[in-house]
Amino acid sequence: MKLRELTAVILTLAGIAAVAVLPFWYQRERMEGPKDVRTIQLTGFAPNGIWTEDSVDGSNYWKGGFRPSDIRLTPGEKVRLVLRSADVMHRFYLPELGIGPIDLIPGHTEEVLFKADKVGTFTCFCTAMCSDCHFFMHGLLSVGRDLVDASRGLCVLNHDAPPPPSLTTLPEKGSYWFHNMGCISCHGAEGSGGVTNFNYAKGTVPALNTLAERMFLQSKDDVQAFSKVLEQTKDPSRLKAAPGLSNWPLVLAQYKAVVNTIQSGSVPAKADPNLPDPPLFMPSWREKLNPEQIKGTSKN
Ligand SMILES: [Cu+2]
Repeated sequence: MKLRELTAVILTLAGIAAVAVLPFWYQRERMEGPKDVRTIQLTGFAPNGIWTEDSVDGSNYWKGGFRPSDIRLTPGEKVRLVLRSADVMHRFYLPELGIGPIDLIPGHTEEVLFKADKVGTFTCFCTAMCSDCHFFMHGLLSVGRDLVDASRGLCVLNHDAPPPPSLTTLPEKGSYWFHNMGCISCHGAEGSGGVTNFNYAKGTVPALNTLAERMFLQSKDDVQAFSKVLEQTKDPSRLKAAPGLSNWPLVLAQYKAVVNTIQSGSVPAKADPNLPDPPLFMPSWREKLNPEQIKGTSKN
């Protein structure tokens, strides 16, 4: 083979190799980004209501097992956030760092560049009603802080599963629905509250473990008497008096307010009227719970 022919063959092969490799190189460079910027890829995953840094694609989507994100940044770190959805439309919102809301349409990626110059632990929300696990989608991101509890982000709901027959009392059934419908994601373990809601007048989602006091049920006897009323009456709101509850009109007024909030939902008041709406709100449960479940008179 003459030198000219050999050169032509080598150039042709080099060209073919470049065409084959360049797209992968370009893709890698694009995903990794500039060297002094840390790239974090975050994917919304509806079945567990999480933001995850794990790689989710068609080969592992159904297998699941993805870990909720646990993003820890050092103060001053430059970050390139690459956002995407693994399934349905999510909306990413990290209000305390001024990021979003950003629509994440499946098949598209969105990028945000920011500098982590604010120290603290911040919550990233999904603000598009994406699935039954939507309200679990509040991940944590910390800057200059060690403690991040990513475990609370996992959702394993099964709305249609009836409570096990071993649960017989009203509080047992209530606790079951509290977990199984996802109320726990906003109202906290044991109804202890404490979940941050950006720009909400009260700061965090209200606790429910003080609800009895707020309903004027001041002792254990009061609570038991009220439970009995719920168990034995189809519609407690029609009762003029209730055995064992001398302050029934007050209790009844509060009870009706609670039932109404569960039925119709409520929009949280803003702390600062000039800032966006709080991302978490109480949805109407009318379509998900039957009237007996809402009133606490359920035989389920
Ligand atoms: Cu969502």
